[in-house]
Parts: sequence; structure tokens; C-alpha cells
Amino acid sequence: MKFSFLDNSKLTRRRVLRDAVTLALAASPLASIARATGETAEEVTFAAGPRPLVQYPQKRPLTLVTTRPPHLETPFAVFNEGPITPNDAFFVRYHLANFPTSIDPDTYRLTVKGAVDTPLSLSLAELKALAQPVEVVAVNQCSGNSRGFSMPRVFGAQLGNGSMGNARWIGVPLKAVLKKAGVKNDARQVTFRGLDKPVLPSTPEFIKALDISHAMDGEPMIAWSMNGTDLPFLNGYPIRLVVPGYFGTYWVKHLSEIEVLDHVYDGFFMAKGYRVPDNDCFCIAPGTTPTQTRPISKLPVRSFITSVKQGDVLPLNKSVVLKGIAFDGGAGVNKVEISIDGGKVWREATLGQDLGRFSFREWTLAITFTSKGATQLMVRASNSAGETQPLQADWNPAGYRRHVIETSHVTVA
Ligand SMILES: Nc1nc2c(c(=O)[nH]1)N[C@H]1C(S)=C(S)[C@@H](COP(=O)(O)O)O[C@H]1N2
Ligand SMILES: [Mo]
Repeated sequence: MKFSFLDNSKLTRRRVLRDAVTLALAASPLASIARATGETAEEVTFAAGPRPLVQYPQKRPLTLVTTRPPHLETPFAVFNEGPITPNDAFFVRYHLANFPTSIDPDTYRLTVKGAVDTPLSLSLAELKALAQPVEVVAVNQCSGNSRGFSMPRVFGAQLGNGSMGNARWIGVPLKAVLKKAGVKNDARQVTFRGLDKPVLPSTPEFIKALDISHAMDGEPMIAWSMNGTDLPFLNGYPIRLVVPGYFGTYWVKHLSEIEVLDHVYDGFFMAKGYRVPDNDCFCIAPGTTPTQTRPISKLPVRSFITSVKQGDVLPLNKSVVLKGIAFDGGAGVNKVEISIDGGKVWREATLGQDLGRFSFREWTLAITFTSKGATQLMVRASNSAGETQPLQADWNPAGYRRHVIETSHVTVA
């Protein structure tokens, strides 16, 4: 395998200054690339308590989940600013502490091997010239987004609602790369790995797999551009897999190796991790164990009110424009409804610009509150496949794919 992984400690100061794509400052230990900010913690309402904001390279202060490996969430207020999540606010999630901090684009290679006629070792220039670039606006959402709200609580990082983001991605279809290599007839799955590595040999490598039919259907792409510029380092520079409509776990960053398999991949992050109960709701009764599981796949339909925070005080007898976002796994959101009385009456919101079926869709609704006191605002989206959100949260042991109707507790005064 040929890629340029430069150990931080071996870099000269000049090399670091010259190289625009070096993450850390010279010879700084990994843990110190995060700088605590003096700003106050983002308010969160779940049991895990408030979390500090931290500043990483190329990022504005983000909400800290874990430092090693880095897991940073987008502060929720960002989602009220527009349907595209800015690169410097986009969440960051790694599984392995040994992730690259410097990558040389000139020597970077993407290898394609396994059940193919011609194994490839592509430079970035060769990859970019391989096919007509394609563009998609798509949501990247972590499987565990909002896990911290699971009741009863579940193991794992206690995420708020900030492990999601929506961006415009440009790249080449994965299909074009596989076609260039020539996929053999007995191909069953394709695996993807990036440059990050486990610190301990006993830790499984982060490798994900897609069925060959999905890999060849034209939707997954290998992207080098995010919102019109290079991918931020922590979001997978220089290339990542983008799997529109699928949870972020498949969106392998610093993509370095693709392997076509004649069997179903059985590595940890497919066979053990990122699995959901294999039934219609992907859920089980709390405290029980699923009899059968399957790999997590598409995003369920979800919606949020972004213009109102928990505990806000809203004015009486005055028009207030409620605003938010909705999205799903690609069927396309076609209705968003709001209730201001805890779910008794629902009114339809106006949908904003359609940026494509994999994108956040903004919505707005002007409301005039006519009675004083505490109330609950709720938002419910539906998609063109007839799917909507449950009133009671579905539970599963990992707290994956939460998509319950969200409730904001506010007071009218
Ligand atoms: N190389 C690599 N790619 C990865 C991961 C990782 O740990 N290593 N984590 C995945 C998971 S679980 C998520 S949710 C997304 C997060 O993407 P982001 O960090 O760009 O927000 O990256 C995916 N791709
Ligand atoms: Mo994730």
C-alpha cells in the first residue's frame, strides 16, 4: 500500500510551515492540538451535563464529546443559520486515536484491489480525471446522533443533536473507479479503509463495507470538495467516501484503500459494531437483547426546530416565525407539521428551497401564541415514501438512529 503518512514527530518545522495540509503545529503531541476555549459550555439538557467548547485546526469552537480520538459536535445554533453546515462548524468523529495529522497530496494514493481485473493505485490527479465530477448536497449524520437522550440511558458517547451536518460534495462516482478496475463477476461487497490506525494491535481497524450493488448504483461517490473547497483535514482530507442517504459510519475519511471481496466482509465495524435490531422499527424493549441484527443503513426521517431553544420565553399575541430543518434517507421530505399544544393540533409548515433529496430542507411557520403559560412545541416530518416520526422514541441498545418527534419546552409570556 502506498500512501504518504508523515509521522508528526519526524516533520521539520519548515516542512510543516510549507505544507498547507498539516493539521498540528510542529511536534505537538496529538492531545494538545485541541485548545480549550474560554467560551461558556453549550447548554445541553440530557443527563450527561454541559460540555465544553474546544478549538481544533480549521474549526470554530465546537462542542467536545471526546478528545482521544476527537469527537466534536456542531453547536446546535449553527443549524438555524442556513441549510448548509459551514466547513468550520461541521462535526468531527474518529474511532481510532492514531489518525493522520499531515498528508502530502502529491504522493497520496488510492489503491483498488481484490476481485478486480486491474488493481489500481491512483494519484489525486488521476482520480479527479477519471470521470466527469458529480455534485450532491447530502446529510452526514452519525448513527449515534442524539444518543444522549436515550431513555433508559445507553452505553457509548453521550451525543447531543450536533453529530450531523449538510454539505455540498463534489467528487467522482465510486462506480467509475470500480469500473476502471473491472469488477469480477463473483464480487459480493466492497470495503473501504482510511489512513487512521489503531493505537493498539488488539483494536480493530476502521473498515466499512457496502454491497456491490450499492457500490455500483451510482450514488456513493469519492469526494474531494466540500462546500466549494478542499475537505477540512478532520473531515477526511484529501478524499472521503460520501454515501448519500446512509449514516456517516460508511463515509470513510482519508480514503486510501478499496477492496472488492467475493464474500461478505466480517470485520468488527460491520459484523459487531454499527448493527441495529433486524425488525421494522430497528428497536427492542429496553433492557432486552435483539435476537437478530443487521448493519445500520439509511437515515430515517427527522426534523428539528432550530429557532427556539429549550426554556425560551416567546411573546404573547405577536407573530413569531418558527424555523427549522427536516431530512431523510433520500425519499425526500414532503411535509413538515408543527404543534404548539403538545401534539393535539398540527399545522403544516412551508418548506424552503429544495437542495435535493439527500439535503436538509428548511421549513418556516408563522405562529401567534394566544394563551399564556408553559407549552410544548413539536415538529414532525414525513417523506414521499409515507414514513414519519414516532411520538415515543424507539429504543435499541446502542441508541442508534434516534428520530422521535422532538419537543421544545417553552413559555409564552
Ligand atoms: N477514516 C475514518 N473514517 C470515518 C470514521 C473514522 O473513524 N475513520 N468515522 C465514521 C463515522 S462513524 C462518522 S459519523 C463520520 C463522521 O464524519 P465527519 O468526521 O466528517 O463529521 O465519519 C466516518 N468515517
Ligand atoms: Mo458515527
